[in-house]
Amino acid sequence: MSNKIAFITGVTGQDGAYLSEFLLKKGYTVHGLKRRSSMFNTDRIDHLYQDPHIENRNFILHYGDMTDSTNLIRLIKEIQPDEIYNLAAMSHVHVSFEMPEYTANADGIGTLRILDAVRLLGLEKKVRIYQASTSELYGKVQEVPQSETTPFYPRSPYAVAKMYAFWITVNYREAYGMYACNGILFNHESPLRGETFVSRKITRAVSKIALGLQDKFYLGNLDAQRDWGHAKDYVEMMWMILQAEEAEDWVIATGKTTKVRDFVRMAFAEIGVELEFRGEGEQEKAFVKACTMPQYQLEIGKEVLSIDPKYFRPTEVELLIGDPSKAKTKLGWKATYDVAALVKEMMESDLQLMEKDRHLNNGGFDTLNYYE
Ligand code: NDP
Ligand code: GDR
Repeated sequence: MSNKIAFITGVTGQDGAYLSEFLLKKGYTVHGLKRRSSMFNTDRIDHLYQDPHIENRNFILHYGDMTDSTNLIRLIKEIQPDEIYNLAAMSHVHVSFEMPEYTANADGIGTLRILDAVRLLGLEKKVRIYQASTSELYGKVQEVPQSETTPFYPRSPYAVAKMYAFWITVNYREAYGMYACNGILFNHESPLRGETFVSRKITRAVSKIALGLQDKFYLGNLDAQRDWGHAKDYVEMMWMILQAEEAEDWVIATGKTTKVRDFVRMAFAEIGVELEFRGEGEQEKAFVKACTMPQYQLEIGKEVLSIDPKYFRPTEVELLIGDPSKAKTKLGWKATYDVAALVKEMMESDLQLMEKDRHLNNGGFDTLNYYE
């Protein structure tokens, strides 16, 4: 068991939750940065919560924000971490077009704030830093599959901010000899994925349609292709990256790509529904062609999906497919989930959640079996 101390920014997010669990199991003491909000924002980590009155806690949360330098300096001074995982970010690509300046501040300058806090405190030789970099850096397709040597061409304010974060991490490594690494992670999802990312939006909507809570839903670009993995696999790699002998940058991906349209098909298949897609571009729609599971009786011919142009991005990343050969060879990286297993787990989880919703919608009086 390790007795190391980790500091995770973005601890309340999808990856923060899985990484906290992973590090706690390894014996780490985990400190997390959470934002002040008017409502609880700790749903994903509530099961790890420890009463502040007990002694020798190993999971401790601190208020703070990536836009607040003095807060970050004070916390790093207090915590004296061995490892920092910088996961905090305004992480929604489409939203970054609405909030470009904030995104640059939190995602770009925020990373500088962490690196410079470590330098100011004279901790360059003690702390190892993981920067949550992204396949969005590749943007407009230059080559496939994308590897550590593929040129970047970012296509959103989010990607541009993350590009600054990437290079400032490299620069601090080279200038000050810091152990600072970029994990260039391709899309990774899970039942804890934020509800507005396409994977979770799909599994939630399909579950609601299955249970009669919703008739249809709307998406944007169905032709976009993503290399989707499971967040559980990817947080383990964040840790492995910081255990490597040398600080380097790493691509983490499955090496397989799937169209958004096919993700939709796979999610409906989990409720026994085969779809037929008709029309093209903004006119494309999906209809129920066959329905084989008696518990989810959807009418044949029912329209379940349409396109809403508001979900198209001003500039899109059409194709992501990663080449994780370096991580495979040097770190022994192996994904345990493929996209089919991922969709299955997300659908099972959302069907359960939506059953609870249905139960509550019915005033708690219907005869459901979700307690069984
Ligand atoms: P989430 O959106 O689920 O989580 C983001 C976290 O950052 C949340 O804890 C959020 O807090 C926090 N946060 C946002 N803004 C600030 C701020 N100004 N100050 C402090 N905390 C802030 O993202 P993921 O867990 O999916 O991703 C983790 C990181 O990895 C992100 O940096 C993302 O950009 C990057 N990444 C993600 C990939 C993916 O496919 N998931 C792929 C590649 C990179 P709150 O809960 O209060 O909103
Ligand atoms: P992405 O994830 O932009 O790849 O960024 P997202 O799930 O938002 O989009 C994936 C693709 O699906 C298309 N799409 C839609 N997307 C959303 N959100 N909503 C829709 O209705 C919809 N319809 C089609 C998108 O156009 C896109 O092509 C994620 C984030 O986690 C980033 O933080 C991370 O850096 C990258 O993955 C790697």
